[in-house]
Amino acid sequence: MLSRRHFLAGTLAVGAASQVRAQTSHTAPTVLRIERRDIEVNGKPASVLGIRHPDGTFGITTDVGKPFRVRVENHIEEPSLIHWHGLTPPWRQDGVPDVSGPAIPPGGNAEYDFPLRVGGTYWMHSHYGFQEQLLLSAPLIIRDGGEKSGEQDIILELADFSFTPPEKIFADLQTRRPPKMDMPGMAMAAMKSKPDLNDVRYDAFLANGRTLADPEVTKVEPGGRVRVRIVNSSSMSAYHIDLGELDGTLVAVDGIPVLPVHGRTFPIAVAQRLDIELQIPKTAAAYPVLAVLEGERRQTGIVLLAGEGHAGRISGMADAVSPPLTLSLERSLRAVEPLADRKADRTLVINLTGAMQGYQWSLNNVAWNKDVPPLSVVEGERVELVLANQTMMPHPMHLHGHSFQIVSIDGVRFACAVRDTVLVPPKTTVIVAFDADNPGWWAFHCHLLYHQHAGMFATLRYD
Ligand SMILES: [Cu+2]
Repeated sequence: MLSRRHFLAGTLAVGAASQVRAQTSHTAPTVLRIERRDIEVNGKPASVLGIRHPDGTFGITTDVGKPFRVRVENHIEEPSLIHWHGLTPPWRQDGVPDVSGPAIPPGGNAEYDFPLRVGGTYWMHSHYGFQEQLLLSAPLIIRDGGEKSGEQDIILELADFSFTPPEKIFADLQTRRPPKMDMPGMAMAAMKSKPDLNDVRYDAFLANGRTLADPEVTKVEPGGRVRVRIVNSSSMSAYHIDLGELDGTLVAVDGIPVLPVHGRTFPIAVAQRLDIELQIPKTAAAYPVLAVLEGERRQTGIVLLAGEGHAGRISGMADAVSPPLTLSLERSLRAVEPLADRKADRTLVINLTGAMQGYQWSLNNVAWNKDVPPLSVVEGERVELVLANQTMMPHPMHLHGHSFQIVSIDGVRFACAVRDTVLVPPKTTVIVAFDADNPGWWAFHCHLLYHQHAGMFATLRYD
């Protein structure tokens, strides 16, 4: 059971707001409203969800050292709860229904108040039902003063969109039959080494809510420097960021600094973030920043417009089919501040299990339900999670409440990036290490929305 100390440290005031106010009530909280909203995609209207300030703006940009003092109001007809992805709050404020606490009922609200100790590019999204697929998410940026002076900050939030309701998408995935195969086809399938990608056929890919038919155009200074904070809010889709003729420098992954890596293309899995610094040429021109869907030609993106002129038309299709994401960049990443060198006190093997047939997804062959016991660790331990993907699909695995370091890929030890979401490609084993320094009850799951719902979800608990 949880000790009273931990409960008090992590009080989330659903129906007990006065208790929190008594502790910290110097300034009014930032209000965020969960609302239904109408958007237009491919020229057709769609009703989606959103989390916005009362003035209609999205997202939070704040500063390290300030408290995260927020009131979330639920203005939709169903329960909801918002998870602060990548932050390490007291566990009661983590926003996972029935794990951290109850969902917010229609008309209700919840208050959050915890210190922001580190900066970076984070995001917020609903952890309730399929609401994330209905675009109930927004960027959450914590500036840490380390941004270079004069650097322009630009957010690029990626999302996949379907006119089909997510409940129907999920039901269709569960009942989808594998294609009928003759004998040579079956032999081919048995031999194939290509991963299964893109379970869901989306109607559009959005960058800051828009497609390339009418992209967001942001003015930048010719010769200036820009930091693009890329958030992959997609429910199921991974991309290759394509900077075109711009030279980029990757400086952080999942909000956490890495030694700089120069390049023009960078992979981003579901729920990951990339901070990329760009040097804008002195030549006045339109510079697209694109995201190409893995394994396909479909793309989305924004346009950086240096000087006068206009953006011109950008195709929604890349010139060539992009490859599946790999860990080749991941292997080369090095955290600016790695974990202290230390042997693991505890190693937990977590097999990523399941199959497309019947859409069965699980961890260690157990599909999540509320009776599944949590993984158990002890406060103060160095823990290693051995993530062994036994399936033919890539799974972006996310641990709540902690950052972890990638320390091994397919048996080779490294000290790679510190982050909160790691891609585990098919038939690949990745080991991540973290320090058990944030007691509570935490979610750990595949961040592909429909995999998570099928049961690729577990919890981790310690006092
Ligand atoms: Cu998965």
